[in-house]
Amino acid sequence: MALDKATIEKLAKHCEDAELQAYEITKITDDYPEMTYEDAYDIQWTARAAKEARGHKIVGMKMGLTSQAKMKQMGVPNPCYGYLADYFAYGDGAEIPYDELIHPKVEAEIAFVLKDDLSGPGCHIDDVLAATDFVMPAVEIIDSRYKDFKFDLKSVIADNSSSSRYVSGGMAKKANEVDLKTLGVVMEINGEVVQLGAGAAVLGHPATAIAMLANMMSERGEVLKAGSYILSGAITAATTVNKGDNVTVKFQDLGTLSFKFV
Ligand code: 0L1
Ligand code: MG
Repeated sequence: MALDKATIEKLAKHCEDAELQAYEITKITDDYPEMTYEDAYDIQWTARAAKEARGHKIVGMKMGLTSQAKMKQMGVPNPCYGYLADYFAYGDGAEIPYDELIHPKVEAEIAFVLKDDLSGPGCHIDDVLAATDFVMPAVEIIDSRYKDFKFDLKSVIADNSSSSRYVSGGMAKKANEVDLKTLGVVMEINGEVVQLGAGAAVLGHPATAIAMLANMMSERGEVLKAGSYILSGAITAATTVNKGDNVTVKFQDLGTLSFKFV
């Protein structure tokens, strides 16, 4: 670790203030180039604890940067994770206030809901499938607090991996009732097809991302609890949205979800 506790707390507040008040900041490593990955996750976990202390519930987790294409696009070497707070959650048909966000983008994802705890190290795709209660369609709305969505991996981890809102809908199914690898997704914005994808875009199989999450969390002695809702990573490329946009995503065998930015 390179940063002391006071600096971790200051930076957690710095990132969380930008999230809550929807303004851009410069990436943390510009001012703290010595920051380590452990520091970055400490900042994320400190902001998370601050939300819980104010009465928010942490309802789940997300995996980010789970495709080779996205890692390359963003110039980062590995996936990352973040947490989902209760006020991030929306349902099918939602109207999402755009002005609470900075420069949001949308990504089609598969959400996993666990019926059993899942822990690493050594967590494997089969452990994930056995511990999953059901899977369902989701759209993650990412909103990096960094200017122009420009960051490095440590800075993005400190910023809760750009987590901001998510929408769930469509049909919930048992993980063995759908082929998550070949599952096709079509995203439309204002009636125009903007993205296509298949589940294998997520590390070859979305459950692989959940196993990786359990293994990464075990490095901090943390476990994915039964009941957790987990976004497994983007099937489609992150797509910029504007105020007034209608977003509809069709998931093969899992139905459709729609929402609007107002
Ligand atoms: O894949 C994602 O959910 C995004 C993770 C953070 C990087 C970004 O903001 O693009
Ligand atoms: Mg995502």
